[in-house]
Amino acid sequence: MAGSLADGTPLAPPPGARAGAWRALEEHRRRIERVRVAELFAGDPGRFERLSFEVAGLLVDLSKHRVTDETLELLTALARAAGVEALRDAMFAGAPINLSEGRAVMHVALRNRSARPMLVDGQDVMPQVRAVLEQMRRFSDAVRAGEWRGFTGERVTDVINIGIGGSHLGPQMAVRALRPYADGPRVRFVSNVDGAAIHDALRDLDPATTLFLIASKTFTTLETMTNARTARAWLVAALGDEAAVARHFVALSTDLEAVSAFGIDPANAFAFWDWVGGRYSLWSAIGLPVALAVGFERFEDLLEGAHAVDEHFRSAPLARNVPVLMGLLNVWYGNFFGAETWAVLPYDESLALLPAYLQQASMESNGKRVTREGEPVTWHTGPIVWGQPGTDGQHAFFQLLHQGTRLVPADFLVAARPQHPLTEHHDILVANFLAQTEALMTGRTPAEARARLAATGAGGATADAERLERLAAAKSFPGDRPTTSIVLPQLTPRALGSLLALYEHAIFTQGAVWDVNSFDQMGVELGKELAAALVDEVRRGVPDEGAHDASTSGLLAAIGRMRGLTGGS
Ligand code: G6Q
Repeated sequence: MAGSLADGTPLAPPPGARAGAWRALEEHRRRIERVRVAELFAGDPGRFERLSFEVAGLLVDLSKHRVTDETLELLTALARAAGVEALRDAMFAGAPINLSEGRAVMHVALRNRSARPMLVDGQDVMPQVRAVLEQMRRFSDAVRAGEWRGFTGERVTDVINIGIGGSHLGPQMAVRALRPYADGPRVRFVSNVDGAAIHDALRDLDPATTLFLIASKTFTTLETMTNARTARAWLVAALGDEAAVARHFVALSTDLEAVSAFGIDPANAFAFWDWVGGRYSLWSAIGLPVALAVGFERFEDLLEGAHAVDEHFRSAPLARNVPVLMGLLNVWYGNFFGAETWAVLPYDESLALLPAYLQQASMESNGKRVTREGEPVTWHTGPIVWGQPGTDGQHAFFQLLHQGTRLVPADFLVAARPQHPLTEHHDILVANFLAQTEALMTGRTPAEARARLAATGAGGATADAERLERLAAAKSFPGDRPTTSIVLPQLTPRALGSLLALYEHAIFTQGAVWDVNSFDQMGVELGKELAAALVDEVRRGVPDEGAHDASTSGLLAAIGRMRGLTGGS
């Protein structure tokens, strides 16, 4: 295994039980790296049936990957050696698998629609989960029906969710995805501490008809608290009475004391718990904006869809466990083919925010460099996640996917049926979805390119053979660029829930194979600490003597001058 990590550590297989399976995969990779996927299809009429799976009504096609049956056997052997099943069972049993923070990881309890108890510290958490769901139902129903009134007696027309990271990306993505179902108040999201965000969001709103959801697990996050204070000042200034806050602010949080210290009536607080990780919290009270936008029943459908996939994940054998296989394929390319990124390409405008959501879900979970026991890894962990909707990407970065030098495994997603009446558009969209994965896999040899140039006469202008060769080289495609195709019958709340749970468990599987703790995010701490210390210096426009490196001090001083805080310009 050649190559090294960013810090120069030479790559080496994980020690212990994983090592044998890892080496077997390295050996296998050498044997199959020249095998063409198109040939695998040609020699195996059952390949599509065998390597495409139906889960919770979604079709997940893995047959265009650079895998044989043996590859999948070796990958599932790695999963077994890594203890994926044991870790999964520990998660469902409420064990504190988030070792660094000593916490259970129980977002699956939030969408547990069975009668099964879910235990954390020996206590069934389902009664409290159901109680908060019931509170969300009553509140969202009341707001949507116009029974919940603002301070001046008017009904709520606009909702602003103020939160960031895990308290923002999930609900924002889901509200966007389910826009065709939106029949409640308008819901907007403010996350960035950049004043432009809240300034723009408030500009055309009427305080008398605006409801703020302050979404923060800890209720201490700088951005969220800053935006929440600005929103409160805006409201109180307009309505002329502090008492208005009680009718216009609700909180979604685990810290009800901090909520009440902020001045929000605990009766207007929706609780969740420390066993819900921020990026896994869409299914908790953090999902309230979704319930307000599309109705509580549809929010429940989202939970149902996720639960169906949870049931599959906890019970299907590894070899047919779709999220496990999806996760293992990322391991396959990241650790055995040197792929550095993973592209998420929804052929669906409504899923425009899915890449950003999965960016957090994956990169915050698996962007780690020490094992669960705190040892530095000697293998690559989480990939760089990126993407945007098709067909736009085709006219931008797909060039590199087809003909670049890097291997970029990509997920393509599409809904069979659209949520709008423009079927002509949808036919074209689906055709492009199919064409791209086909082209990425099949490619076009220089000989085929030459023949096509001859047949179409396109090479006509290129009279001499040398130029024809050059053109054929430019117009050839290597192929064997791996893709997963995911087809949803339609982008319903239920299908969305299933899709997101599939990804959550695929990310879980990868973290288990890489032996990292997928449930903390210590990597965001250092920057936060330094920012807190810097605010005062920025205010003054002068760096503290000896506090920073010369670049940071120089930049700070220059910004101070540009802002007119200090002399010079
Ligand atoms: C997610 C992270 C992080 C978190 C935000 C917001 O898993 O923990 O993105 O969600 O930092 O935190 P609060 O909800 O506590 O404001």
